[in-house]
Amino acid sequence: MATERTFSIIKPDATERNLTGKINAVFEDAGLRIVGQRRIRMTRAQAEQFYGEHKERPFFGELVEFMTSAPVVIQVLEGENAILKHREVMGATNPANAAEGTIRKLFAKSVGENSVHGSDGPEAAMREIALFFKDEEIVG
Ligand code: FUP
Repeated sequence: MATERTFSIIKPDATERNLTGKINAVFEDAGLRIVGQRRIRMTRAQAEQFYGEHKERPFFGELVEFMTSAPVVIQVLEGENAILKHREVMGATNPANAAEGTIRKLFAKSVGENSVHGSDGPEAAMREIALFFKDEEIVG
């Protein structure tokens, strides 16, 4: 198994409820190291670009509104099999389907306001990290 990096977002519904530390504890307990982290207010242009693959979906407008509604914490997580491990601790997109103990089961409010984002594969991870981080901001 190889050491991987993945891109993570702690979303507005979670930052608003002061859940950043609790969510980071889940990541660290799972063996994911936070090697880059920044709190930002995402711009509309950033959100539209980030979720570009969903632009024809009916929820796209709401998704962009939500992601720009309050600060988010963007992160690079590193570890063995980090992409899959991160997806596992996040849980299913819809909290109603998320397994017990996952972040979305514990904290998500709805399928839209679902507390966290994680890259769904190696290509997405590379693309998403490059959108938000310079190489020198990632210290492994
Ligand atoms: P995930 O990879 O788990 O973040 O899920 P998707 O890429 O399928 O969806 C990205 C985001 O779109 C979700 F986090 C929330 C939003 N979404 C909705 O608002 N409604 C839906 O039915 C599906 C996704």
